[in-house]
Amino acid sequence: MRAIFFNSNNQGFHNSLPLGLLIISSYLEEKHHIKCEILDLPMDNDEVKKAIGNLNNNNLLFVGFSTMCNTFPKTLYLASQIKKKFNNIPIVFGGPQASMLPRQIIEHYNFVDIIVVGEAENLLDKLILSIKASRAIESIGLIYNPHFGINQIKNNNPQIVNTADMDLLPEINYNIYPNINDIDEFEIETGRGCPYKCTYCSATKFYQNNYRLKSINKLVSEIINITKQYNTKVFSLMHDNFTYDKRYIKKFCNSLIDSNLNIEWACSTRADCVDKNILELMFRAGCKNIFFGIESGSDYIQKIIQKNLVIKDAIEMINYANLIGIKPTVSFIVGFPQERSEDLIKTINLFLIFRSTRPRFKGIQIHMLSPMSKTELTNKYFSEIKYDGFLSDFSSVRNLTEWEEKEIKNFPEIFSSYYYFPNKNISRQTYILLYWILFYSNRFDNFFRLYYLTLEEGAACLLFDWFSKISIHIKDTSHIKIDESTVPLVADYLKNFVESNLSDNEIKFKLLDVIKFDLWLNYYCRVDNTECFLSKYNYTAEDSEDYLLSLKQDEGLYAYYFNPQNNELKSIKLFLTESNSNNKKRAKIF
Ligand code: B12
Ligand code: SF4
Repeated sequence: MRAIFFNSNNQGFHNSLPLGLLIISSYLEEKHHIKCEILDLPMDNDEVKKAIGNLNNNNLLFVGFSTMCNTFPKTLYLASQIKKKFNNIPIVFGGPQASMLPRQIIEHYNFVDIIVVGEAENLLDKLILSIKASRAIESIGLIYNPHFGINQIKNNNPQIVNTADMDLLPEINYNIYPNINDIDEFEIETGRGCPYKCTYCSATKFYQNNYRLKSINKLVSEIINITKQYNTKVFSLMHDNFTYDKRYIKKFCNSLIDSNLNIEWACSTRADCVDKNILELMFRAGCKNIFFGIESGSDYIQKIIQKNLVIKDAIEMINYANLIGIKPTVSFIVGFPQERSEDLIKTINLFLIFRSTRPRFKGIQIHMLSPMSKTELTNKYFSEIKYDGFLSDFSSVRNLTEWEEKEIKNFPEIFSSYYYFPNKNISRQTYILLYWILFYSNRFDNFFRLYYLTLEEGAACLLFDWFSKISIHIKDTSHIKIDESTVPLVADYLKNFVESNLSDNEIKFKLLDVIKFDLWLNYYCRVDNTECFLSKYNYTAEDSEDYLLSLKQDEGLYAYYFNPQNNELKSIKLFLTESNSNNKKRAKIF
């Protein structure tokens, strides 16, 4: 017997392990002797045709799909095409998106035979039994299409099923994942659920606030095994809120230190679930990166969305982590329906503070809020949500087909993440412009730093005012997209902003030059090696002159950079001289 699973990710996420599918496949292989295959989700119609052409239905028990909001239209399309070709093969959905709206999905999409709601481990035996018998077994969590050999959907009130003990979960056989050798940072599940109740969060619904961790022995022994088997020392410890239980974290860190494994690891947590001592201990135990969801820089919004971070305390912890050598990744969200101009300005301000901080953070993310299915926020504002075709990164699938767009428009409940919450204080155009500019701000890092250090507190306000002003005239936002090709357009908007808003000529010309320089850095890195963009970009004062020397430059261009030791802005004039052996022009300090 065989089963095929399609991941909810596309090829862009090859470096990320589909832990859910791996855990299910490992269990099915071991306990049910079902050979499992995990495939990438095709991203366009040609890829769908190819995937179906390659599909072999010999001994195929079912085709399973892991579902996520952003790839859900593509998942449905693929499933429909598989059903067309292999009518008798059951289609099984699971994962975060299908779990939120199982009934609606089954009702609208006849080709979906079964949806496994919530955590699947406890349901796998029943799933296999019922597929084999082609009949439903009365249980919570498995939702059947009436066409799947039964007369009615059995359970009218599905509960999300929890697996009680993390240590009892099936062992993962990572070799099932075809790209296992491409993984640089090995993901390990450390536990599940989060006790907080942020109103926009989908995970809190999925796990129903049931916070769990693997025992320290189990976790450390898994790390040791993976270190040996895959010869890796770099881990990502997956949990939405890894440090919530501080006693656990202390014990875990001490046991890593005692083990002398010398691994590097990253995790996610809230800024109020760490303190300085814990951060220091985590650093000593090998923690190199922490993802902190901050969402808003406004204490008012923090309360409204029930995130309840105290911004000044969050800044202190995040900066402290950075100072001691744990690189933070911080994440912001704009577009809350209750957001006022002053709240958005506070978020932009904090974003700019972090963007200007040295040493640089690992990442500063900005997201446009997406109404995720069945979250408290979406339930409350569902009647107001709108679709305008602008895709935030939460619906980050490009090139929607006609069929996909039609479905999105027809079923807002199922595809709510493609919609947005209108805001009566801030126009949609202003949001789109600001989000887009800040999304690509990593490409204009020197500009944003110089701009923020020059204007300080006034920087965010000026940016917001200008973009609200010009957005009135932008009726068509189709040229504004989260798409690499729009980076030069971001530069044009920034130049326009500087020219119209800064009167001091000296600083104005510097800022315009920095935009040009940043754009040029993008060009250089994109042409030569897109992958290495960030690492190349992260030059330091010590290596920056050498680094800049090795780059190709426009004649007579000034490059600016900050010396982190004294925070002084340095400028050097560069011009093109000769070609090196790779036929690349070199810049020389003038
Ligand atoms: C790791 C992670 C990622 C990784 C890898 C995802 C992956 N391949 O699994 C990366 C970084 C790539 C990622 C990216 C994104 N993510 Co993400 N991610 C997570 C995170 C933190 C953990 C997922 C995980 O590994 N869980 C552990 C495993 C064991 O659980 P699981 O995958 O849910 O699988 C279990 C069940 O769901 C079920 N199951 C899953 N699939 C299937 C299939 C079948 C057939 C069956 C029977 C059962 C089943 O069985 C498993 C065992 O119980 C979750 C948050 C969370 N706690 O769930 C968010 C989460 C899944 N991500 C989310 C989002 C929105 C995104 C992005 C869109 C974010 C963005 N702006 O870019 C992108 C989209 C990527 C893409 N699809 O193209 C949302 C999804 C919400 C939704 N309703 O769909 C979540 C829930 C975060 C949140 N708080 O809202 N993500
Ligand atoms: S703290 Fe994070 S994981 Fe927990 S509910 Fe809030 S957003 Fe979700």
